[in-house]
Formats: sequence, C-alpha cells, structure tokens
Amino acid sequence: MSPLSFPSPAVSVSAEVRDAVAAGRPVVALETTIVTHGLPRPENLAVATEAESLLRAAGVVPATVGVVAGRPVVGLSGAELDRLATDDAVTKVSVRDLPVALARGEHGGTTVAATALLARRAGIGVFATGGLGGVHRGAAATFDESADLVALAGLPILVVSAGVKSILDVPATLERLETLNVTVLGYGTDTFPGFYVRDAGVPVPARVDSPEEAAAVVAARDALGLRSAVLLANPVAAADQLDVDEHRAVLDAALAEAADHGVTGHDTTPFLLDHVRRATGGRSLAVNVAVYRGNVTLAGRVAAALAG
Ligand code: PSU
Ligand code: MN
Repeated sequence: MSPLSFPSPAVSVSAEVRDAVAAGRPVVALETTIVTHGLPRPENLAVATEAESLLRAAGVVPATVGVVAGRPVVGLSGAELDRLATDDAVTKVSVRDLPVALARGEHGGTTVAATALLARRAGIGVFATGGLGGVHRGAAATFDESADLVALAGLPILVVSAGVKSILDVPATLERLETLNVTVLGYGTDTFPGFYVRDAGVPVPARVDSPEEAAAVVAARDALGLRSAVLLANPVAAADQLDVDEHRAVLDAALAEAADHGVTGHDTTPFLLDHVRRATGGRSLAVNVAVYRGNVTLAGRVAAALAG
C-alpha cells in the first residue's frame, strides 16, 4: 500500500462529512490553495462559498479541506474558510509541507496533492479543483514538476480538473500521468483541455460522455484494487473560454517576458498568471471562475452517480 493512503487519526473530519461518508451519501472534496493563493480577494471567498452552495443544491455534501492552526480539516466550517480566505499568514501546503504546517500550528491552503491525501483519509472518493499542477516548461533542466502528479499515483480518488494551464508543458504532463498509472478521461472531449481553452492540442487516452460512464470507470478501478487516481478532464464551456488566438498571443508574450526578466523556479507561475490576467483585462479571472463552477458541478454529478 502506498504510504500516502495509510490511515491516520490526525485528520479532523466534520460531523456532516463523517456522517455522509458513513451513510454512502455523495460527498465532494474541495481544495483551498485556489482560495489562499489562486484567486484574488474578495472573489476567493465568494467562489469557495458558491462552490459549496452549488453542491448542497444538488444534494451533495461539500468537504472543503485546509489546515487551520496546525489542524488538517476535512469539512471546514464557514468561519474556518473565512479565516483561510482573509488571513495574511496562510501558507500554500502541499504534501511535503503538511508536517511543518502541523508542527508549527500554521494555517494552510491545501494543494490538489495535500487535499486528495486528506480527503482519502476521510474516505472521500471525489474531488473538484480548477486546474491540476503539472510538468513545468523547462522541467528537463529544473525538475519542476508538481507533487500533484505523484500524489495522484497513490490515491484512489477521482479528480475533476479542466486539464492543466497551458503555461505548463501539457504533453509532458500527460506523459507523466501515464507513467504514474493515472487514468485520464476526457469529459465529452477527445483532447485534453488547457484550462482557459477547451483544447490544448493533445489527445486524451479515453473519453466519457456522462457522469455514469465516469463512475463506471471508478468502479472498475476499485474492483481491480488499483490505488491510483482517475483524472476527469472537463473542458470549460465553449462560450466561456478565452479567445483561442488571444490565448496563444498572450501566452507567447508572457513566456517571452518571463525569459527577458530572467524569472525562474517558483516565481514563474505567479509571474505568468499575472501577465495573463493583465493582458486579458481580467477576463482570465472570469474564465477561472467559470472553469471552477463547471468542475464542481460535474464532480457533484459523478459523486451522485457513484452513490446511487
Ligand atoms: N493550477 C491552477 N490554479 C491553482 C493551482 C494550480 O490553475 O490554484 C494550485 C492547485 O492547488 C495545485 C497547485 O494543486 O496550485 C499546484 O502547485 P505546485 O505546482 O506548486 O505543486
Ligand atoms: Mn513546483
């Protein structure tokens, strides 16, 4: 068994989430790096709260995950979510950061990797995010690859994501997902989505066209005893995507400016995303929110299909 999926008593699970998991009712986990580091205030809290409301309206229990004063929580209260969204001293917590955040009593927004780990510990099988982390451009020299990919290799969860942002190396990300035994499904598409745009130009290994088909793949994985994730790649609605030519031009300009300024390492992603946000007059933010809503809604439908 992967060390990532070893049962742990250290996780605080809300009564609502615990009861729903125990009764086999649909539950969807939500991450908080999108709240603490992905979206600006005050949209961050509004988007996180709306995601929970969308799930509740569909009869699904939301389980927002984060670290509050050194406590890993699955099913944050409204007050806890508010605190993560507004406190200035909140760190970005991936799996390697969890021990430090816990030992020091810190607040943390959990990445896909850390959220999936904690959600699995609480028995949750479905998780919605905006964009998964992936392989960075230039990773052959820098080794900069998100821990999200490795985490998904050892956690039997289904993650709904709009692919990965095209600031990453999309073909390399799909190659790594293959190596890591992550089952990748395109939702109503034959090509992997590029977050802001429906099509990143790389084929997906398999396509499903309904929540029930996705749920059947999860059930087959579980019947086999496989411990790896299913990634359900859900493209943004055509009406909501960034204009494809604008997207390409903005991305090229952002990459060129990053190279000009000698931006490297962990500064690269914030630099590129900030450039994209400014260059699109804030439209990238609207796309980000539309992407997230779509993924949360689809995750709720898959969770319902699995529970039913
Ligand atoms: N991609 C996005 N928005 C995000 C993230 C990724 O489009 O907010 C966040 C997610 O929480 C993801 C994390 O798990 O960044 C990946 O960070 P890193 O590449 O440092 O592992
Ligand atoms: Mn990194």
